[in-house]
Amino acid sequence: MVVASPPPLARTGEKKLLLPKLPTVDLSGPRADVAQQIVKAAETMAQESLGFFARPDHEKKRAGPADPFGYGCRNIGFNGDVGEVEYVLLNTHPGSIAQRSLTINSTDPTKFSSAAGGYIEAVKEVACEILDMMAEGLGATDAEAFSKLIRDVDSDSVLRLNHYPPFLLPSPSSAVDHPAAELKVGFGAHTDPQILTVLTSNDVAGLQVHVDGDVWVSVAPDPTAFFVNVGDVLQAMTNGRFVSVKHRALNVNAAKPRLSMAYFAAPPLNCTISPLPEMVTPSRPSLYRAFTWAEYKKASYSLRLGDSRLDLFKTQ
Ligand code: AKG
Repeated sequence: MVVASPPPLARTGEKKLLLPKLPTVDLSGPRADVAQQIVKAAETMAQESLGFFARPDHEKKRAGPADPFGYGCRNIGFNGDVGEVEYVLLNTHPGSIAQRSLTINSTDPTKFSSAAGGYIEAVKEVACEILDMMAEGLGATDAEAFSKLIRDVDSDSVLRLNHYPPFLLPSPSSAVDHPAAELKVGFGAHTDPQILTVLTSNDVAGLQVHVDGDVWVSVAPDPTAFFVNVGDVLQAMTNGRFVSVKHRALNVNAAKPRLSMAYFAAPPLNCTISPLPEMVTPSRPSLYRAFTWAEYKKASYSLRLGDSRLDLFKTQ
């Protein structure tokens, strides 16, 4: 129930390329009941999100502008990035969710806040479980080296609900087969600054990851799966062992909107980020200088979506 795999062949113009298969991890097994609860929480959150995005513009705007939290449309961030997307960015603290719900669903704010609260708790557990497996796999002395930052009461994790309108095709042919140049960018190429992203979507395609050879691999949409990607902070903490993956979302469907929900697991603002001691050896010295999450966030806000922020913190 974690990572959806793309089809092995993708088109770039007329050329067909053999692409790497994205790794898939099945987390359900004997805990199928927990998996069911997570899926239920995701479905409830998705329904609430679709309900909000279906509202007239003037009502949605009451939940904005996204500065950074709230409703945003087309403008992403503060430095001129735009895309064919509307979104809601939420601080995950219960008090903040309750406050924001008053403008997102003014007729029944509790319905929205309980859907968001339930989903955030469920997806946080998924993130922590994956992070603990990563720490174990890396041989970290502290098995909770990553997850304890997410579980911290002051964790700065956020949830973004993205809604991509259907792409208007110039001719009524299959959207999926359209050359990339004709597709609209929903969310431009970027890496996520936080520790880990856990994303789910409806059954509409659009997400792509960038792999070696300057190729974009499409991720097959699967509402019962999570797409998990490493963020910049995890790259820094693992001294580059895990790489923050560049990805983007395109509007590829002519009939149905894409809905995605991305939980960005982040440390507290005052947390100092530096490579785990086990990740640094004489032959692999520290690639990044220590920084606080607040410092990193500030740098992110000053850059464009596609800029490489980690480069600012390299030791050489
Ligand atoms: C983001 O919200 O940062 C994304 O990359 C969203 C991608 C998607 O909608 O699949």
